[in-house]
Amino acid sequence: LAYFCKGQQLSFDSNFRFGVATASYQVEGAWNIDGKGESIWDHLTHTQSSYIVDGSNGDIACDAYHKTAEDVQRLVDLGVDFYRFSISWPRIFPSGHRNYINQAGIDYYNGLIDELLAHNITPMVTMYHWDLPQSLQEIGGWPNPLLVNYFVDYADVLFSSFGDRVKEWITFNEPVQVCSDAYSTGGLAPAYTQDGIGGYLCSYTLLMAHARTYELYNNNYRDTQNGRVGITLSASWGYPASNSDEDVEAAENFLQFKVGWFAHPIFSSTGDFPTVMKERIAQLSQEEGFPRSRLPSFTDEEVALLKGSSDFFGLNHYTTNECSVLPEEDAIRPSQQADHGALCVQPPGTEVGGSDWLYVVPEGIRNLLNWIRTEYDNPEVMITENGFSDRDGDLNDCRRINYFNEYLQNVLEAIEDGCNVTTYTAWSFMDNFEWMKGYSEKFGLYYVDFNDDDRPRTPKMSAYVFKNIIQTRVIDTTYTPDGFEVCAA
Ligand code: GBH
Repeated sequence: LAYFCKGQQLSFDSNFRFGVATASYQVEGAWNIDGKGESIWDHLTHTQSSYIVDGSNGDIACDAYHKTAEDVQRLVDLGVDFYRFSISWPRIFPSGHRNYINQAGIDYYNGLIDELLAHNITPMVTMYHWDLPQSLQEIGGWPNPLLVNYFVDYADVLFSSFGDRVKEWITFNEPVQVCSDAYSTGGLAPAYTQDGIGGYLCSYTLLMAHARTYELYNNNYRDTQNGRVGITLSASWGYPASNSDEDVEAAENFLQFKVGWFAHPIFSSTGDFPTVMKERIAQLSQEEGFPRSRLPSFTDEEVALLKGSSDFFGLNHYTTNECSVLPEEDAIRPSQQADHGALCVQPPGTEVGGSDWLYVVPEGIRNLLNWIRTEYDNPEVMITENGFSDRDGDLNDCRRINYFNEYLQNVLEAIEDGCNVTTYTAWSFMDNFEWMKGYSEKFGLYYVDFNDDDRPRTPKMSAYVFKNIIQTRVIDTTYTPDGFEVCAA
């Protein structure tokens, strides 16, 4: 078990690991430095800046590319066990392809990895956190199944270049966002809106790229490198608005279509997409006049390859929705929402963060962890992101502290329930480029001054609180670090 009792208080076992996370495009900057190629985020922000609320981009971002040593020192100050960061594919393959490997890109990540290890911090590496080489978007991006091979080419170079020192790999960050937001609803680059089609095509490619990468590691690297390879899924909790059969079904469909979509093929005992997803999409596709289901299907061999293809369940969790059945007349056809048939909204009376979708519902993480436990036979869950946004960037960030305290308390309770949670990662190490929200929404434990060319970082009160949790292994809601005001109860 990953906890023990100190008096009446639950606490984290000494083996439980804490870390913080970032992603390449959100923090690195150096968008065209040292031979890096263009990514879909460079392309979108430079050619259609109106998509970004403040018209900004990640050209410089936190300039983390030039601040390896000082940032690693901050991680040491925080006392984290590991640092989760992502590698920029176009920094390694500027053309998108393996014809040319950019040595300066390899050198940059070698420098970061070696600096972390020199300070006893474990690198946890995400291979893909949304910055696809633009050249690969120009041949269709993730809906094009040829990208399976191109991704495996890239993963192979990462394993062979860094796998002697990197032992924790995450193939993809948040497939639902990579597929739905990018190709169905347009909320992320390249901002395409083929709802009900693009996202599903993408999911076939992404899942096969993941499974082939896992297979590659097993065949060529696992024996010598001894690491672990997994995937990170985003999952909100969804509960029914009433106990009517319809609402209960809507909430369950929401979970199956948003979590099960990528979890069922990998983590369930039967494999493949969830049955409810296959049935509903086939049915609606037929009604809409499509000659076949809009959801691609796997061969038996592909189902088998996908099943069990992850050494852990990486979980990004932020929020909870209340779900009811989507009224037929409100359904846009075709769309992913019509396919799952759920209308999921802000739970009544809940606090909203600096992001309009981020409702604070601490018990949601406990409910979700228990759902994962029963649905997928209690896999090891590594929480790879959890965090709270504001807009003011206040250093006395009491709302963020309250969020971490309450969510972590619920993680402890989930562990007590029997959930196999081993790892917790705060999003984010520092304020950064928040995709379509630019610099307007801040998730950092460190404040970053984006008006200063040096991009100085300042620890917020939450950084000290997080450090205290790591040190003491308990949640102390009364803890106030030196130099900060006590948070109102
Ligand atoms: C993560 O995604 C990302 O991995 C990270 O890069 C990012 O900085 C961080 O979260 C903060 O956003 O209800 O239709 O308005 C979070 C994924 C994004 C999923 C918002 C739910 C709600 C969209 N979440 N989304 S909507």
